Amino acid sequence: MLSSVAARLSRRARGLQPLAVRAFQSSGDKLGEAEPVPLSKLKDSFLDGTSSSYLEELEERYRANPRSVDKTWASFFHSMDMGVPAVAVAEAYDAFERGEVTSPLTAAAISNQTIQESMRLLLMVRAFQVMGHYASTLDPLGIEERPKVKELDPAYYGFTEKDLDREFYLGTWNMEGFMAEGRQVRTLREILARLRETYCGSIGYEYMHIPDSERCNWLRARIETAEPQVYSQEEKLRILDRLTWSEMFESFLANKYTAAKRFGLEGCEALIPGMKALIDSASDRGVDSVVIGMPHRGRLNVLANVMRKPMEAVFSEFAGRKPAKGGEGDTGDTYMGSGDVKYHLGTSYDRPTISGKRIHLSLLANPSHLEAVNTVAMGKVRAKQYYTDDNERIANLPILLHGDGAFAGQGIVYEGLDMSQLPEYTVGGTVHLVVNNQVAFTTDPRKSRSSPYCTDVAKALACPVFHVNADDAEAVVRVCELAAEWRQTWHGDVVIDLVGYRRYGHNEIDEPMFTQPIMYQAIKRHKNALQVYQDTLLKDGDISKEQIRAIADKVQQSLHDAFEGAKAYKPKKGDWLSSYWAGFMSPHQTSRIRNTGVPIELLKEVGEAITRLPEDFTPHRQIAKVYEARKAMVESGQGIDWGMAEALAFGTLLAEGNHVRLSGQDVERGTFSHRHAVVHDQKTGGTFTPLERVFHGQKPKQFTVANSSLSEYGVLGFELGYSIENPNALVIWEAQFGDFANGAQIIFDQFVSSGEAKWLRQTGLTVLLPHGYDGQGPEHSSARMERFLQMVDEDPYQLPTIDESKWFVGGHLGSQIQSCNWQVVNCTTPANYFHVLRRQLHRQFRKPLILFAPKNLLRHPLAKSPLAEFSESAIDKDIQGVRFKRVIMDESSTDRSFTPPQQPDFKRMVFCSGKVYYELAAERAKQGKQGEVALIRMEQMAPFPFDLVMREMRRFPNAEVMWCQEEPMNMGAYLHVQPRLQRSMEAMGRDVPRSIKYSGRPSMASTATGFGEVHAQEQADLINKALDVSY
Ligand SMILES: Cc1ncc(C[n+]2csc(CCOP(=O)(O)OP(=O)(O)O)c2C)c(N)n1
Ligand SMILES: [Mg+2]
Repeated sequence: MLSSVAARLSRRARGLQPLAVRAFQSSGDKLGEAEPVPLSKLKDSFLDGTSSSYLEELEERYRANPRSVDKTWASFFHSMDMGVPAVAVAEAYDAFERGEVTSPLTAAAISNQTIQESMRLLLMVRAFQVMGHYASTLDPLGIEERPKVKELDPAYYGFTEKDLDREFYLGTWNMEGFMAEGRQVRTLREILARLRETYCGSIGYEYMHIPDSERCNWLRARIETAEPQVYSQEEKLRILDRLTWSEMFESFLANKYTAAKRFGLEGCEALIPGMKALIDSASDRGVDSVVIGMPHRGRLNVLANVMRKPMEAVFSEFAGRKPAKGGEGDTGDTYMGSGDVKYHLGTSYDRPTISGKRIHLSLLANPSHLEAVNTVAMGKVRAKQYYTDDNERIANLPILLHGDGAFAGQGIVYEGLDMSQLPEYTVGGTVHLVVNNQVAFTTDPRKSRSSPYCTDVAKALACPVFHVNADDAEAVVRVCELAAEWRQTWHGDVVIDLVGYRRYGHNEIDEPMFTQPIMYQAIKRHKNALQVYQDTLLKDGDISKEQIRAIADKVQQSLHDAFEGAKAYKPKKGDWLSSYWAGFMSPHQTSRIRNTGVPIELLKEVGEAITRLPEDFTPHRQIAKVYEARKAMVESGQGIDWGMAEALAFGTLLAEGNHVRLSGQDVERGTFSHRHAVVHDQKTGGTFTPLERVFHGQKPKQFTVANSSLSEYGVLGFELGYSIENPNALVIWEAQFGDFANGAQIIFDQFVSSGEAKWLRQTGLTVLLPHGYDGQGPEHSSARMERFLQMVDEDPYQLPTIDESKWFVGGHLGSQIQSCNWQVVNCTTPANYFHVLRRQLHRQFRKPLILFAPKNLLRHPLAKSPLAEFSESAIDKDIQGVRFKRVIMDESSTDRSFTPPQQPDFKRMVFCSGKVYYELAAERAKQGKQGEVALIRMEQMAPFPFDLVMREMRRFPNAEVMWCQEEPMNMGAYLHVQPRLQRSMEAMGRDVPRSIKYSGRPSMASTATGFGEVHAQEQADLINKALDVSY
């Protein structure tokens, strides 16, 4: 027989550690072998006075007849007899007395918990935290087969049925949630129930991959609440109301427009109450502006029920009506663009929230290309944060919606996530909502991703992921609220995976049974989410049938009224002007051409400021020289090179109060080591950016230059989004080499070239694409100029109106440049580069600029400009002030007037563009053909400078027209300029050749040869041919 209870309790008097700590020590505790000490002698509080004699008496009774004492006491003595350490029993009794446990039995049972058991229990809890989501009930249809997770079975840890009613203590000192210190002890049964309820219910939490324990703990505290969280009746009514709107909106559309595609939300209707809760919750935590990017699925529902786009407008668009004259907001301007389908349109709205605040919501227009809008939305938010000084990134929130197929499949998702924490790209966290209908068009998840969840890519960036069953509206609302709280607390991305189904086909006229028969049989039997929620509320007695009906009647009536109202609804004209854009012109409101020259004093001042390095700064020796040389350029007014011209353009724009942002791979130094916008201290490693200090009081980040992640698609999209927010910014994306721009082709095609036409959104985004044939091989020569030219929406055969009377005063071309979709420019002089950059902001409209950037001209001895060419004062008699030159005349010509004096001796006029000019000029000088062959540089290729080309034709009446380029015939500008040159010749009354004479590389599959020798020969041939007038 073991020593008596009294004996073992005596150890209590010797001062022992608290049970919780001791439970994790394997100290070879010999507590059970203590000396017997009479109870009456113990001084311990537990045993003084009446309690000790009471215990003695109880023990005596128990020994005589175990049934004679209360069964808790019986277990208490029994556990002592079974070898529970005395100190544990003493602790247990103390805990009982302090009211922490309901009976001494509880504590005694816990103390019976061995170290082994504690460990196993902890492992089990951990397993639920890490893998519980694999057993969560996410699929509303219940047909998804997921492998059983053995780690979630208590038997895996050696627990048996018998253990279920034993009580355990789980607390640890540094852990939130179930294992938090001071948590109530519970039976294993209760612990398991709470674990299953928490981790394997309608929500599957994935967060244990987050390496930061503070963040993990923060989430754990909110996930592992002691008791399940419940919503109040008022909150439940609100969820019901929102779900009703969501469901009835779709069914109303389905009834009224049976044959129309709308990419309905049915099967994921809880998205609407979820998004609204997310926005309410974000607003309560400081958000006042939300930018939403989303695909087709559920877009109309979001527009109507989240964005509050008038339902009349939605219905009217369904009828396919286009904005009409006399419509709301019509100013007589017919700026309408080519339009887009209803499920791609954007809108913005100020929405009141339930707590009485207002929040600005804007939904970006987007193309069909899934996920392409992601970084555009992020860029727009980043810009908003800059303009509103939201430096903590609290007030402006991006929400991105995704489809399950697209989120897993499109690489841009990762590109955006990778940008999410970069210093100049972070937006302080994006909330991602995946509308996971478990199918992508006709493709099952098994064939569209290689990992268990469509959201797995987000785990690479340590984002928490909350999977939720879309049939459980309250759970959806809960995770949406948690996501908002996470974003506002940790400023990181978070993902909600809303797992539902798709009630109909990919669109409503598609037959899903062809490809997903089993799923669609289940769907046919399945109640919709609104019915499911109504049933739950009724069953729990939370809400009456009458209340449910009242909500449904109200919604039905509103939909009906809006439908009737839509018949007379006059769609608004394009609401393209946001506040920052007030005063900007549509293509139908002609904007004057302005000069872009700068007063010489300002140039000098800026030039001084941007070449000054701090005294205690140690630049690299070569960089010091670069800066000294730049300083000398401004002081002498001579030899401004490319890098300095650019810096002067930036500096003067900044001095005029504009924002300048340059982003791309390695742009801080410049791929070709020509920029050095950021200088590195060779001793401290610190950096200095002179353009950040052009003038006193310059706003932080007013000049931003940022090396980007190695992404083209993501970063170009981001800068595009940035540029559409506010027109008073020069936003530039630079490709490392122009070739790489095709990694961002979707952004060029779907947004930059066509965004204004589709969505009436202007942008002055400037894209620098290094281009030029230097013999570096196929991948570093061509920026694929032909593609950008091919996308110009100009009619090659249509001459613009040319008003001779306005030749020098501006506006002689009417709105030619305003009505084209983008500008394609290839400068050959630093001054022209300076002006074209400044022109982007010095006009009353915005137009994307595709700018082919040079490589060898960066250091070419002749590619230099005098400071005078940057100035506002005219340096020749024919031009009022200095501005960008779309065409640079032959060096023999000086007269810029409409009808210049003729130069009849010239036999050939060679039109060319880019650095080939310098090679032509050098060879021409060598051959002494300056009076025979005119070299005319086309600096702007689109819109085509018909007016200036025709002037040159007037000047050289006897010269034949030739085009010379370095690129192969099927590339470069040849095929673009040919019909335009022909049209110009026709207009001049010249004979029009079947094809324009050509000197350049022959058509090729690859952009350039990989052999240096071949390159040199090709280059010499094309130069010689251009100068050989006998050819
Ligand atoms: C980049 C891109 N590739 C292909 C398509 C064609 N497409 C349209 S919807 C769709 C399926 C999308 O599936 P998912 O992302 O799951 O969205 P769901 O339609 O199921 O909501 C596809 C492949 C597209 N729109 N965009
Ligand atoms: Mg899908």
